Amino acid sequence: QIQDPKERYKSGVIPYKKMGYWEPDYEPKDTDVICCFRITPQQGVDAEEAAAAVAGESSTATWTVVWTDRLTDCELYRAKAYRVDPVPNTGEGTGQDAQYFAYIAYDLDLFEEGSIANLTASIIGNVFGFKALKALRLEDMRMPVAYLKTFQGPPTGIVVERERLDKFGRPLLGATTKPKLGLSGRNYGRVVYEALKGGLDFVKDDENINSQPFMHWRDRFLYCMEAVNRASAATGEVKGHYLNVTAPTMEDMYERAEFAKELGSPIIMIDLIVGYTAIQSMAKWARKNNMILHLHRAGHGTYTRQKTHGVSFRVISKWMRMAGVDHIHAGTVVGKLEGDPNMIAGYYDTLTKEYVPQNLQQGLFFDQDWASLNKTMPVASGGIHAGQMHQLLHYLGEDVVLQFGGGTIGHPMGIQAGATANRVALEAMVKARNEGRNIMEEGPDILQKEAKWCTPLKQ
Ligand code: CAP
Ligand code: MG
Repeated sequence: QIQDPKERYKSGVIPYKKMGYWEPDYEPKDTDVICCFRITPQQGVDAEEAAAAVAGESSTATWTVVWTDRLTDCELYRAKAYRVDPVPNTGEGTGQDAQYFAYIAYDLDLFEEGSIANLTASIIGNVFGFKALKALRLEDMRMPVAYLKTFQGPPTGIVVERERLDKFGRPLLGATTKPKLGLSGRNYGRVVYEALKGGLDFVKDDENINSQPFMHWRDRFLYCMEAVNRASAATGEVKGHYLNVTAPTMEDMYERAEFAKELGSPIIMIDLIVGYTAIQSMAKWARKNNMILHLHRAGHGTYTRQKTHGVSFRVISKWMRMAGVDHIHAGTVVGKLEGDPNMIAGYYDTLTKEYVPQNLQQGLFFDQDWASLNKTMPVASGGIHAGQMHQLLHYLGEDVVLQFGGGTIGHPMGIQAGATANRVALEAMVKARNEGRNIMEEGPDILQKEAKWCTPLKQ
């Protein structure tokens, strides 16, 4: 139970003080950008002072007072740390360093319109190396509507993507081509064809496939699009392959994207490691060219995984919806990678809802109005397979791409059979759910029953 800090001052639990960047009386404006940081001060460092230091360094201040402060409207441009709450079950007697949630408000004029690069240069620019802090984690951000309106968001969005694909009322199915590296273009294309023909909607390049000696990018694009076209013709369905256009320079990325368009691909892919400006550039390109933009979150674990230091993935999700990606890998609840169902629900809501209310259990610290920005489709992958279909549908809902790499290409009867097993399992589970059945309880039975007539699923 966290008391309102203003009450704590009044009751004398903590002494009232106001210093440069610590303003406990401040009422954030509707137009402020607000951050919630988890701070772990060094022994002996006061929590409010640490919060004030973060507010200072991420807005106007440096380590000392400077004469030129007097030449500007410091009161306005200074970020305001206005609330610090102790994190329950940390600090004295728990064997853990004391942690605090520090809330900091930033005036809108501190940021350039529509620029993730500019936003992040302030918010995560210098502060993460502060000596006064043992650790620092950006847990969440409230983006004001006025600021969101300066971003264009996802070029396509979930609604239009479904219309283009002509697929409704169920998760989409995908697979990452495996092995990740080493196949020649022709063999690679064969995997794509088999998986699409067997029932998947999409196949995908892996995060680290660009243009290596065993397969140059043009070859990959040509063989993959041949596979897409053949599979579409054979099944009568719209199919796609996320062509990874990640490359050493922007010029190369544009060249690859143009070629994908020329070949009629509905979708291209980039990796998070290309950087925020490159992502925004590709979003702009995708918008102009009616292309779906898939983002693989390669590299995120280096800063999202630790619970006390780094940037929460829910913040990355917000930045990416603003930057404008149509798909983003957002984790799973089962499989080979870490995933807490509550946190994952928070990420998925952040990506797919118009309005997301505060929900502390899901790590959502603020109400978030998305100002009609398009929605981003979450992608689940990492060691998942058809046998988990009930759990996947239950936890992740229908607006998601379920991606089974090993879970398609590792099927004992072959790639097409792997794809068929996934499609049959999915359709059976969606039907059961629509009939109001409890799929978490009955899921395994539903799969068993379906497997009686579907040998690939039985396998
Ligand atoms: C999955 C995958 C994906 C990760 C990404 C891999 O393969 O291709 O890159 O799942 O993780 O390389 O591991 P499998 P996330 O389907 O064969 O496991 O979605 O969490 O970003
Ligand atoms: Mg991968």
